[in-house]
Amino acid sequence: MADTTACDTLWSNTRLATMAGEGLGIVEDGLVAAKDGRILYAGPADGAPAFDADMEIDCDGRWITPGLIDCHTHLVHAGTRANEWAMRLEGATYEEIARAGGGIVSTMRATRAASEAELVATALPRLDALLAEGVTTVEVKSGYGLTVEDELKMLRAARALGEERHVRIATTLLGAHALPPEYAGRADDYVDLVRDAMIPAAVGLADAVDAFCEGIGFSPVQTDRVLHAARAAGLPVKLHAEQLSALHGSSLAAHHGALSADHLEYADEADARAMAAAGTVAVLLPGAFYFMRETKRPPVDLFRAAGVPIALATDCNPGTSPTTSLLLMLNMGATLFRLTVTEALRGVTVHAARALGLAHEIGTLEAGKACDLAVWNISEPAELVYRIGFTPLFSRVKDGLCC
Ligand code: DI6
Ligand code: FE
Repeated sequence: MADTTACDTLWSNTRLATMAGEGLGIVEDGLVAAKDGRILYAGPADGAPAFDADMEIDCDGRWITPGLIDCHTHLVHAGTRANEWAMRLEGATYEEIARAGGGIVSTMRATRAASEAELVATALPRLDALLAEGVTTVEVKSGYGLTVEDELKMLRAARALGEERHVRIATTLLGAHALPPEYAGRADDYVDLVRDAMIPAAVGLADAVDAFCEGIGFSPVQTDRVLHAARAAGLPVKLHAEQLSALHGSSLAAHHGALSADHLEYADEADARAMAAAGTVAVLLPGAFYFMRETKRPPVDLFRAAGVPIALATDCNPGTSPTTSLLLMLNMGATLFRLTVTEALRGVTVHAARALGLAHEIGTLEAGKACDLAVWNISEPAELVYRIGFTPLFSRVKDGLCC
């Protein structure tokens, strides 16, 4: 067997959407070979090396995409806000609910009261729902602890999820998510805590730092201090920006070389240009747009014109986006935000990888990257975007292992 190439697993008789290059990277008669958890080859069967595989999986013509990436979630949290939602449907206002102890503060109380193990246990069903749709990488934010210890507890719980399941977890410190009640009227003091205590303590536990730059969150000046501190600590930054109003947080994020700016309904042309120049990904969150009955759509045309990469994510959180379906976000990205099939699918693969600073590692089917795959029972890639509430996953592969 002189002229064969050894590999661990070979997926043959398959069609590929590699996401390499510009479009979907379609290969009609393809092969994927994995060795030591990495992609050794992904491309046409015709002209491929002759592989000597320990295991060969005949895919019977099924499609393979990169494992999907949910690049913005608040997956770890305790409690539920279903009752709050029910009250809102019966006419209660956000302020009334907040006064009755609801809103982010109710999730904060429940999260502070929960142990790390309880946070893991309550997050696992949500994680499993994502994995059942072919997700292999999930970003998880803190932001419901709002003390140094409780934020670290959330980050440890997020990391622990990666031990419990075959999934890559990217953690983000979101200490500047909301002002905890004990700091009422002292937002600058709380930002000092984030800057001087939380960020240094999160080094090694957080892969990035995020903040909520908004009228009901933190001002651009306060956000700037958080992002400065993160970069000084050597951590990449992301930002919740332009969700409810135009504060130009996305331009601020770009100024800090942010990996992503997220939500962006109120972003304008200058924001789009700044993001393009900095290589900052626009992470769009159609679940929150839908659930909050927002009517102002993010300026997709401006992002396209400026050349801003667009990603899609669930924003899974108990207040504004209680979804664990990234496939539904593909459909909503197309129906609500008018993304094309190619944009939607690149938004949960190659561009989502970039939003996490992991473009060298995941997001496309290319030799050298981690062998994270989703194998689908579909007749064409558009089916992943077209369907509503249907999961055509055949199998999921993380680091070369079927799981
Ligand atoms: N934007 C949101 O939509 C969520 N956080 C954020 O910064 C809301 C989180 C919640 O209501 O629990
Ligand atoms: Fe969010």
